[in-house]
Amino acid sequence: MVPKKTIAIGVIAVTAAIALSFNSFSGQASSIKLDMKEVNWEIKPGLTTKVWSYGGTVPGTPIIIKKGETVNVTGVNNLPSATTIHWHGLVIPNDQDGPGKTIKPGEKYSYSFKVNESGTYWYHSHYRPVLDQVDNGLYAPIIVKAPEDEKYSGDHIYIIDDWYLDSNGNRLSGTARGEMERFGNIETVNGKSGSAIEPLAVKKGQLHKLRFINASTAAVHTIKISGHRFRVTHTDGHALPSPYESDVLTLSPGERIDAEVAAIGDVGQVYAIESDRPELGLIIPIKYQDGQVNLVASPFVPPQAKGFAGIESRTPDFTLDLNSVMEMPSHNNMAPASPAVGHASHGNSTPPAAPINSHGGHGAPAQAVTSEMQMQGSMRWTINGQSYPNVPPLEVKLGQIVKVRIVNNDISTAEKMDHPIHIHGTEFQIVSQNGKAPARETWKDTINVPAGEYVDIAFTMTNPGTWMLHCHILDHEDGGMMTTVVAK
Ligand SMILES: [Cu+2]
Repeated sequence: MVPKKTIAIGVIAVTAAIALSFNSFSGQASSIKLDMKEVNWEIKPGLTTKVWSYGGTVPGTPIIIKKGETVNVTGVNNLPSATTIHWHGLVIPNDQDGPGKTIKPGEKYSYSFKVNESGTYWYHSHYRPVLDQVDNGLYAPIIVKAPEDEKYSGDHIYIIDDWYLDSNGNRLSGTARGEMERFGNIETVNGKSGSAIEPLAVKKGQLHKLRFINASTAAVHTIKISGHRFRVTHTDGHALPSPYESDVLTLSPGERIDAEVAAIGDVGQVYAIESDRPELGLIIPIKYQDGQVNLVASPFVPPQAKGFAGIESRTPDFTLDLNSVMEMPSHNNMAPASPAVGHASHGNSTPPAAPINSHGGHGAPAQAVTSEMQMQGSMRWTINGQSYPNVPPLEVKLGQIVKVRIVNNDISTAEKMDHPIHIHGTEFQIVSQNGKAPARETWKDTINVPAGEYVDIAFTMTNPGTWMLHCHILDHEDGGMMTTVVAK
């Protein structure tokens, strides 16, 4: 076993040299100061980029606590922009959730909340345009440890991101893939790419816990493992009554998966956990150390099923129709001869105009509309035909079992975009996908709704307030695919 070092993360910022592994540190949650600041961050030797950070690193300072503990965090804004902090996935009082508390440059804000559920969560900026802030690096893990987590041979966080950079590390605007969303040309895990990624060190017989978090603003990450199997135990922090095995994991933006990996390989063999786009640099080598240990049994105890009885046959309380519209600015007298078409013209196969970037230079807030953008029109993302803040809120009662059908009708553009929908302040049961019950009871806070498909979810709000509901592809969220759940 790797000896444990205790580092009080409230005092010491975790440096690049320390992997995000609980074998390397365990946190003291008492009082954490997050210095939000711009720093230069080395993604790999020879490639450094300017980032916005929580505490000087990307990902930012990990917050590691135990179930039932209270978190006290003071965010100090030394960024050139206002910001907010959202505690993604945590069920906490509304006034601590973050999006409503703008922290201006030079100001600070203190959060305090008790965390009653264990699991893998993360925190990130929710200040609009959110894309710029998260894309610049304002994200970090918040891990609420369950007692059984201590029994793994290792407990590791892998927070995945992608970056669109030139060879000098300058942030490029637009997208690497020709689509409208911000896709990168380099992928990172824990802020590092390629040879800078720390291998997963194991010994034969061990059992490791891996916590994957997708912090990308648009990219779905498909993660494969060679010579081993993932045993998926948690989705978005929630323990599965029926864990399952797979050698591939898929995470949409905002999603998390916890998986066990049993060290069944051999010294000298080459194994890896890698992206299905390995050329972008996301490869975690699995490195066997000499020797072996007695087989470590899984400490995971699946919870009792807790799905809402009879929910499948209930009529949804709300239906959310997701879509998008390409709009030509009405004041534009330079409209191209063949205007880009939106969803008003179903069946037209004209691809959308070239990628639209309204989130230009690094650190810049929303920029002035350029003549190029006027030529291209702009994309608006909609729920029931409206964009935030014009989408009517979902008004619910505290404790009410709410069933929501989310329909992705965004099928007429060439892209056929998926929309991973996230709700703040609650967890929800996946009731069905395209009318079919999931293979196993699943609770999440972010669910991908593929183009042309629909998903039914159910939840109860336990804390009063106005909670965000939005697509976690942040281009879409900033472009209007957001509403609120108002719980009274
Ligand atoms: Cu979306």
